[in-house]
Amino acid sequence: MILQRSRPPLLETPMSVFDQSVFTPNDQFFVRWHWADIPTSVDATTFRINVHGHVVRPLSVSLTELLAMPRVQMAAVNQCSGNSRGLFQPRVPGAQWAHGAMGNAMWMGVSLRHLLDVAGVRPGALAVRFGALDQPVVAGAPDFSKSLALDHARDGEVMVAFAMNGEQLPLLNGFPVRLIVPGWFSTYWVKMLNDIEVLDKPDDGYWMAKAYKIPDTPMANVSPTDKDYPTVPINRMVPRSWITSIAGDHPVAWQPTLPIGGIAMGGDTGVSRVDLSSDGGRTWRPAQLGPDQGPYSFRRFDGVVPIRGRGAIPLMTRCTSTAGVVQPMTPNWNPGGFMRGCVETTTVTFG
Ligand SMILES: Nc1nc2c(c(=O)[nH]1)N[C@H]1C(S)=C(S)[C@@H](COP(=O)(O)O)O[C@H]1N2
Ligand SMILES: [Mo]
Repeated sequence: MILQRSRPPLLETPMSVFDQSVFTPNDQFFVRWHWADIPTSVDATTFRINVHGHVVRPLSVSLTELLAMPRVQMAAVNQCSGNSRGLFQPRVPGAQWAHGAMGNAMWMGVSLRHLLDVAGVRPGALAVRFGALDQPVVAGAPDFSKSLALDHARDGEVMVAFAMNGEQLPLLNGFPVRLIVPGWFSTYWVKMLNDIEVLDKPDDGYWMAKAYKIPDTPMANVSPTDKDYPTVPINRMVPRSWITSIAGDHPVAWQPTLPIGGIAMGGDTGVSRVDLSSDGGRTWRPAQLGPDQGPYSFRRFDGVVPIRGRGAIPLMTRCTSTAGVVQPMTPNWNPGGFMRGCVETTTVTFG
Protein backbone atom coordinates (compact mmCIF):
# COMPACT_ATOMS: atom_id res chain seq x y z
CA MET A 1 0.00 0.00 0.00
CA ILE A 2 1.02 3.61 -0.53
CA LEU A 3 1.00 5.36 2.86
CA GLN A 4 -0.67 8.77 2.49
CA ARG A 5 -1.07 9.48 6.20
CA SER A 6 -0.69 7.34 9.31
CA ARG A 7 -3.06 9.02 11.76
CA PRO A 8 -5.85 8.72 10.81
CA PRO A 9 -4.85 5.92 8.43
CA LEU A 10 -4.96 6.81 4.73
CA LEU A 11 -3.69 3.98 2.54
CA GLU A 12 -3.72 3.96 -1.25
CA THR A 13 -3.88 0.90 -3.52
CA PRO A 14 -1.04 0.65 -6.09
CA MET A 15 -2.37 0.54 -9.70
CA SER A 16 -0.68 -2.84 -10.34
CA VAL A 17 -3.24 -4.43 -7.96
CA PHE A 18 -6.06 -3.49 -10.36
CA ASP A 19 -4.33 -5.42 -13.16
CA GLN A 20 -4.78 -8.73 -11.30
CA SER A 21 -8.58 -8.81 -11.00
CA VAL A 22 -11.61 -6.52 -11.20
CA PHE A 23 -12.12 -7.39 -7.51
CA THR A 24 -9.71 -5.65 -5.15
CA PRO A 25 -8.36 -7.96 -2.42
CA ASN A 26 -9.44 -6.94 1.08
CA ASP A 27 -5.86 -6.62 2.34
CA GLN A 28 -5.00 -4.27 -0.55
CA PHE A 29 -8.18 -2.19 -0.43
CA PHE A 30 -7.64 1.54 0.13
CA VAL A 31 -8.35 3.01 3.57
CA ARG A 32 -9.59 6.45 4.52
CA TRP A 33 -10.84 7.83 7.85
CA HIS A 34 -11.48 11.45 8.81
CA TRP A 35 -10.82 11.28 12.55
CA ALA A 36 -7.91 9.52 14.22
CA ASP A 37 -10.09 8.15 17.03
CA ILE A 38 -11.14 4.89 15.39
CA PRO A 39 -11.85 1.77 17.46
CA THR A 40 -9.03 -0.79 17.17
CA SER A 41 -11.43 -3.58 18.08
CA VAL A 42 -15.20 -4.04 18.06
CA ASP A 43 -17.02 -6.57 20.28
CA ALA A 44 -19.21 -8.48 17.84
CA THR A 45 -21.42 -9.84 20.65
CA THR A 46 -22.45 -6.48 22.15
CA PHE A 47 -22.46 -4.49 18.88
CA ARG A 48 -25.89 -3.10 17.96
CA ILE A 49 -27.25 -1.02 15.08
CA ASN A 50 -29.86 1.41 16.36
CA VAL A 51 -32.64 2.36 13.96
CA HIS A 52 -34.57 5.29 15.40
CA GLY A 53 -36.02 8.74 14.78
CA HIS A 54 -39.14 9.13 12.65
CA VAL A 55 -40.09 5.42 12.81
CA VAL A 56 -42.95 3.38 14.29
CA ARG A 57 -40.75 0.79 16.10
CA PRO A 58 -37.18 1.81 17.04
CA LEU A 59 -34.82 -1.17 16.63
CA SER A 60 -31.63 -2.33 18.28
CA VAL A 61 -30.27 -4.97 15.90
CA SER A 62 -27.52 -7.39 16.95
CA LEU A 63 -25.17 -8.99 14.41
CA THR A 64 -26.88 -12.34 14.98
CA GLU A 65 -30.23 -10.76 14.10
CA LEU A 66 -28.76 -8.99 11.07
CA LEU A 67 -27.22 -12.22 9.78
CA ALA A 68 -30.64 -13.91 10.01
CA MET A 69 -32.31 -11.32 7.74
CA PRO A 70 -32.77 -11.77 3.95
CA ARG A 71 -29.47 -11.17 2.16
CA VAL A 72 -28.51 -9.29 -0.97
CA GLN A 73 -25.23 -9.30 -2.87
CA MET A 74 -23.72 -6.86 -5.33
CA ALA A 75 -20.38 -5.90 -6.90
CA ALA A 76 -19.74 -2.18 -6.44
CA VAL A 77 -16.87 0.29 -6.73
CA ASN A 78 -16.05 2.26 -3.59
CA GLN A 79 -14.31 5.45 -4.78
CA CYS A 80 -13.27 8.41 -2.64
CA SER A 81 -14.61 11.77 -3.84
CA GLY A 82 -11.01 12.99 -3.84
CA ASN A 83 -9.58 10.09 -5.83
CA SER A 84 -6.87 11.47 -8.19
CA ARG A 85 -6.85 14.83 -6.33
CA GLY A 86 -3.04 14.87 -6.56
CA LEU A 87 -3.39 15.49 -10.31
CA PHE A 88 -5.38 18.71 -9.94
CA GLN A 89 -3.76 21.77 -11.55
CA PRO A 90 -3.52 24.19 -9.85
CA ARG A 91 -3.03 21.99 -6.81
CA VAL A 92 -5.67 21.89 -4.08
CA PRO A 93 -5.40 21.01 -0.37
CA GLY A 94 -6.37 17.54 0.89
CA ALA A 95 -4.89 14.06 0.57
CA GLN A 96 -2.79 13.99 -2.61
CA TRP A 97 -4.17 10.70 -3.89
CA ALA A 98 -3.15 9.31 -7.27
CA HIS A 99 -5.78 6.95 -8.75
CA GLY A 100 -5.71 4.32 -5.98
CA ALA A 101 -8.34 5.75 -3.57
CA MET A 102 -10.81 3.25 -5.00
CA GLY A 103 -11.57 -0.45 -5.00
CA ASN A 104 -14.20 -2.89 -6.15
CA ALA A 105 -15.65 -5.67 -3.99
CA MET A 106 -18.49 -8.16 -3.90
CA TRP A 107 -20.56 -6.89 -0.99
CA MET A 108 -23.10 -8.94 0.92
CA GLY A 109 -25.55 -7.71 3.49
CA VAL A 110 -29.11 -6.67 4.20
CA SER A 111 -30.97 -4.15 2.08
CA LEU A 112 -31.42 -0.88 3.98
CA ARG A 113 -35.00 -0.88 2.75
CA HIS A 114 -35.62 -4.12 4.67
CA LEU A 115 -34.34 -2.61 7.95
CA LEU A 116 -36.40 0.54 7.40
CA ASP A 117 -39.49 -1.54 6.64
CA VAL A 118 -39.05 -3.53 9.85
CA ALA A 119 -38.79 -0.27 11.81
CA GLY A 120 -41.68 1.29 9.87
CA VAL A 121 -40.93 4.72 8.45
CA ARG A 122 -43.53 7.27 9.60
CA PRO A 123 -45.26 9.64 7.15
CA GLY A 124 -43.37 12.91 6.81
CA ALA A 125 -39.91 11.31 6.84
CA LEU A 126 -37.44 13.05 4.48
CA ALA A 127 -33.97 11.60 4.93
CA VAL A 128 -31.96 8.92 6.70
CA ARG A 129 -28.77 9.78 8.62
CA PHE A 130 -25.96 7.29 9.25
CA GLY A 131 -23.62 7.47 12.24
CA ALA A 132 -20.65 5.33 13.24
CA LEU A 133 -18.35 4.23 16.06
CA ASP A 134 -15.41 6.55 15.24
CA GLN A 135 -15.18 9.78 17.20
CA PRO A 136 -13.77 13.26 16.63
CA VAL A 137 -10.43 13.84 18.32
CA VAL A 138 -11.28 17.18 19.92
CA ALA A 139 -14.41 18.27 21.77
CA GLY A 140 -16.86 20.18 19.61
CA ALA A 141 -15.53 18.82 16.29
CA PRO A 142 -18.31 17.29 14.16
CA ASP A 143 -18.82 13.53 14.55
CA PHE A 144 -18.76 11.87 11.11
CA SER A 145 -22.24 11.21 9.74
CA LYS A 146 -23.87 11.31 6.31
CA SER A 147 -27.43 11.14 5.07
CA LEU A 148 -29.41 10.08 2.02
CA ALA A 149 -32.83 11.24 0.84
CA LEU A 150 -35.52 8.78 1.98
CA ASP A 151 -36.34 7.55 -1.55
CA HIS A 152 -32.67 6.83 -2.19
CA ALA A 153 -32.29 5.05 1.17
CA ARG A 154 -35.33 2.92 0.23
CA ASP A 155 -34.29 2.11 -3.37
CA GLY A 156 -33.50 -1.52 -2.48
CA GLU A 157 -29.86 -1.22 -3.63
CA VAL A 158 -28.40 0.67 -0.67
CA MET A 159 -27.05 -2.07 1.58
CA VAL A 160 -25.94 -2.60 5.17
CA ALA A 161 -23.00 -4.89 4.33
CA PHE A 162 -21.35 -7.40 6.63
CA ALA A 163 -19.21 -9.20 4.03
CA MET A 164 -16.64 -8.03 1.48
CA ASN A 165 -15.35 -10.47 -1.14
CA GLY A 166 -16.74 -13.37 0.88
CA GLU A 167 -15.06 -12.44 4.17
CA GLN A 168 -15.96 -10.29 7.14
CA LEU A 169 -14.99 -6.63 6.64
CA PRO A 170 -11.45 -5.71 7.67
CA LEU A 171 -11.53 -3.40 10.71
CA LEU A 172 -10.01 -0.58 8.64
CA ASN A 173 -12.80 -0.93 6.07
CA GLY A 174 -15.55 -0.74 8.67
CA PHE A 175 -15.96 -4.00 10.61
CA PRO A 176 -18.53 -5.20 11.49
CA VAL A 177 -20.92 -3.41 9.06
CA ARG A 178 -20.82 -0.53 6.61
CA LEU A 179 -23.20 1.18 4.25
CA ILE A 180 -22.88 0.47 0.48
CA VAL A 181 -24.32 3.18 -1.76
CA PRO A 182 -23.90 1.79 -5.31
CA GLY A 183 -22.88 4.37 -7.89
CA TRP A 184 -22.29 7.11 -5.30
CA PHE A 185 -18.97 8.36 -3.93
CA SER A 186 -17.68 6.61 -0.83
CA THR A 187 -18.16 9.55 1.52
CA TYR A 188 -21.68 8.06 1.92
CA TRP A 189 -20.36 4.54 2.55
CA VAL A 190 -20.35 4.95 6.33
CA LYS A 191 -18.07 2.41 8.04
CA MET A 192 -18.60 0.87 11.51
CA LEU A 193 -22.23 1.86 11.01
CA ASN A 194 -24.13 1.69 14.31
CA ASP A 195 -26.77 4.42 14.00
CA ILE A 196 -29.56 4.83 11.43
CA GLU A 197 -31.79 7.80 12.13
CA VAL A 198 -34.88 8.64 10.09
CA LEU A 199 -35.23 12.43 9.86
CA ASP A 200 -38.34 14.51 9.22
CA LYS A 201 -36.21 17.50 8.22
CA PRO A 202 -33.11 17.90 6.02
CA ASP A 203 -29.73 17.01 7.57
CA ASP A 204 -28.03 20.36 8.28
CA GLY A 205 -24.99 18.75 9.94
CA TYR A 206 -21.41 19.69 8.98
CA TRP A 207 -20.72 16.63 6.79
CA MET A 208 -23.77 17.26 4.56
CA ALA A 209 -24.19 21.04 4.69
CA LYS A 210 -20.53 22.15 4.64
CA ALA A 211 -18.16 19.34 3.65
CA TYR A 212 -18.20 17.41 0.36
CA LYS A 213 -20.03 20.14 -1.55
CA ILE A 214 -19.32 20.44 -5.27
CA PRO A 215 -20.07 23.22 -7.76
CA ASP A 216 -23.50 22.66 -9.29
CA THR A 217 -22.01 22.64 -12.81
CA PRO A 218 -21.34 19.88 -15.38
CA MET A 219 -18.53 17.62 -14.03
CA ALA A 220 -18.41 19.91 -10.94
CA ASN A 221 -16.11 22.10 -13.02
CA VAL A 222 -15.23 25.72 -12.19
CA SER A 223 -12.22 27.89 -12.91
CA PRO A 224 -9.84 28.76 -10.03
CA THR A 225 -10.98 32.40 -10.23
CA ASP A 226 -14.73 31.63 -10.02
CA LYS A 227 -16.49 32.69 -6.81
CA ASP A 228 -20.04 32.48 -5.43
CA TYR A 229 -21.30 29.61 -7.57
CA PRO A 230 -24.09 27.36 -6.24
CA THR A 231 -23.00 24.09 -4.66
CA VAL A 232 -24.68 20.72 -3.97
CA PRO A 233 -23.65 17.69 -1.89
CA ILE A 234 -21.43 15.39 -3.97
CA ASN A 235 -23.44 12.46 -5.30
CA ARG A 236 -23.16 10.14 -8.34
CA MET A 237 -19.89 8.95 -9.80
CA VAL A 238 -18.92 9.48 -13.44
CA PRO A 239 -17.33 7.13 -16.00
CA ARG A 240 -13.60 6.51 -15.62
CA SER A 241 -10.96 4.16 -17.03
CA TRP A 242 -7.31 3.40 -16.39
CA ILE A 243 -4.54 1.43 -18.05
CA THR A 244 -3.22 -1.08 -15.53
CA SER A 245 -1.05 -3.32 -17.71
CA ILE A 246 1.78 -0.79 -18.09
CA ALA A 247 2.79 2.11 -15.86
CA GLY A 248 5.07 4.16 -18.09
CA ASP A 249 7.64 4.38 -15.31
CA HIS A 250 10.47 2.84 -17.35
CA PRO A 251 11.32 2.73 -21.08
CA VAL A 252 10.41 -0.31 -23.15
CA ALA A 253 11.83 -1.68 -26.40
CA TRP A 254 10.00 -0.46 -29.51
CA GLN A 255 7.46 -2.84 -31.00
CA PRO A 256 4.95 -2.21 -33.81
CA THR A 257 1.93 -2.87 -31.59
CA LEU A 258 1.36 -2.92 -27.85
CA PRO A 259 -1.29 -4.90 -25.98
CA ILE A 260 -2.91 -2.75 -23.27
CA GLY A 261 -5.41 -3.68 -20.61
CA GLY A 262 -7.08 -2.01 -17.71
CA ILE A 263 -10.27 -1.34 -15.79
CA ALA A 264 -13.25 0.90 -16.42
CA MET A 265 -16.34 1.94 -14.49
CA GLY A 266 -19.52 3.57 -15.74
CA GLY A 267 -20.11 5.69 -12.63
CA ASP A 268 -23.71 5.18 -11.57
CA THR A 269 -24.42 2.83 -14.51
CA GLY A 270 -22.57 0.12 -16.41
CA VAL A 271 -19.74 0.33 -18.96
CA SER A 272 -20.95 0.28 -22.55
CA ARG A 273 -17.58 0.62 -24.32
CA VAL A 274 -13.95 1.51 -23.86
CA ASP A 275 -11.84 3.00 -26.67
CA LEU A 276 -8.07 3.14 -26.89
CA SER A 277 -5.76 5.72 -28.46
CA SER A 278 -2.01 5.85 -29.03
CA ASP A 279 -1.92 9.17 -30.89
CA GLY A 280 -3.02 11.70 -28.31
CA GLY A 281 -6.74 11.12 -28.88
CA ARG A 282 -6.86 11.77 -32.64
CA THR A 283 -7.97 8.22 -33.45
CA TRP A 284 -9.64 5.61 -31.26
CA ARG A 285 -10.19 1.88 -31.56
CA PRO A 286 -12.56 -0.20 -29.44
CA ALA A 287 -11.23 -2.46 -26.67
CA GLN A 288 -12.75 -5.82 -25.81
CA LEU A 289 -14.71 -5.85 -22.59
CA GLY A 290 -14.29 -8.60 -19.99
CA PRO A 291 -17.15 -10.27 -18.08
CA ASP A 292 -19.96 -8.01 -16.84
CA GLN A 293 -20.13 -8.17 -13.02
CA GLY A 294 -23.06 -5.75 -12.83
CA PRO A 295 -23.48 -2.02 -13.43
CA TYR A 296 -21.58 -0.81 -10.35
CA SER A 297 -18.49 -3.02 -10.77
CA PHE A 298 -15.15 -2.41 -12.44
CA ARG A 299 -15.02 -3.98 -15.89
CA ARG A 300 -11.83 -5.32 -17.46
CA PHE A 301 -10.86 -4.23 -20.97
CA ASP A 302 -8.10 -5.35 -23.32
CA GLY A 303 -6.91 -4.31 -26.76
CA VAL A 304 -3.93 -3.65 -28.99
CA VAL A 305 -2.70 -0.25 -30.20
CA PRO A 306 -0.18 0.63 -32.93
CA ILE A 307 3.10 2.20 -31.80
CA ARG A 308 3.95 4.43 -34.76
CA GLY A 309 7.31 5.76 -33.65
CA ARG A 310 9.99 5.79 -30.99
CA GLY A 311 10.09 8.20 -28.09
CA ALA A 312 7.31 9.22 -25.69
CA ILE A 313 3.90 7.88 -26.78
CA PRO A 314 0.70 8.93 -24.98
CA LEU A 315 -1.64 5.97 -24.38
CA MET A 316 -5.25 6.81 -23.53
CA THR A 317 -8.46 4.99 -22.63
CA ARG A 318 -11.95 6.43 -22.85
CA CYS A 319 -15.02 4.88 -21.24
CA THR A 320 -18.60 5.38 -22.41
CA SER A 321 -21.22 4.46 -19.81
CA THR A 322 -24.44 2.60 -20.63
CA ALA A 323 -26.15 5.97 -20.06
CA GLY A 324 -24.10 7.32 -22.99
CA VAL A 325 -21.81 9.53 -20.89
CA VAL A 326 -18.32 9.75 -22.42
CA GLN A 327 -15.17 10.69 -20.50
CA PRO A 328 -14.09 14.20 -21.60
CA MET A 329 -10.53 14.98 -22.72
CA THR A 330 -10.15 18.04 -20.47
CA PRO A 331 -9.75 17.68 -16.71
CA ASN A 332 -12.34 19.28 -14.43
CA TRP A 333 -11.26 21.54 -11.55
CA ASN A 334 -12.82 22.57 -8.25
CA PRO A 335 -11.27 23.68 -4.94
CA GLY A 336 -12.14 20.39 -3.19
CA GLY A 337 -10.29 18.28 -5.75
CA PHE A 338 -13.44 16.20 -6.26
CA MET A 339 -14.81 14.08 -9.08
CA ARG A 340 -11.95 13.84 -11.54
CA GLY A 341 -13.26 12.04 -14.60
CA CYS A 342 -11.28 12.99 -17.71
CA VAL A 343 -9.43 10.66 -20.07
CA GLU A 344 -6.15 9.73 -18.35
CA THR A 345 -2.84 9.46 -20.20
CA THR A 346 -0.08 6.94 -19.59
CA THR A 347 3.05 8.08 -21.40
CA VAL A 348 5.36 5.22 -22.36
CA THR A 349 8.82 5.79 -23.81
CA PHE A 350 9.80 3.40 -26.58
CA GLY A 351 13.56 3.12 -27.22
N1 LIG B 1 -17.28 5.88 9.99
C1 LIG B 1 -16.68 6.42 8.93
N2 LIG B 1 -17.05 6.02 7.70
C2 LIG B 1 -16.46 6.54 6.61
C3 LIG B 1 -15.47 7.55 6.72
C4 LIG B 1 -15.11 7.97 8.02
O1 LIG B 1 -14.26 8.84 8.23
N3 LIG B 1 -15.73 7.37 9.10
N4 LIG B 1 -14.92 8.08 5.57
C5 LIG B 1 -15.66 7.92 4.31
C6 LIG B 1 -14.82 8.22 3.15
S1 LIG B 1 -14.60 9.86 2.78
C7 LIG B 1 -14.28 7.25 2.36
S2 LIG B 1 -13.35 7.63 0.99
C8 LIG B 1 -14.55 5.82 2.63
C9 LIG B 1 -13.31 4.96 2.57
O2 LIG B 1 -13.65 3.61 2.67
P1 LIG B 1 -12.52 2.53 2.88
O3 LIG B 1 -11.60 3.00 3.97
O4 LIG B 1 -13.18 1.23 3.18
O5 LIG B 1 -11.78 2.41 1.56
O6 LIG B 1 -15.17 5.61 3.90
C10 LIG B 1 -16.22 6.52 4.17
N5 LIG B 1 -16.86 6.09 5.38
MO1 LIG C 1 -13.38 10.00 0.76
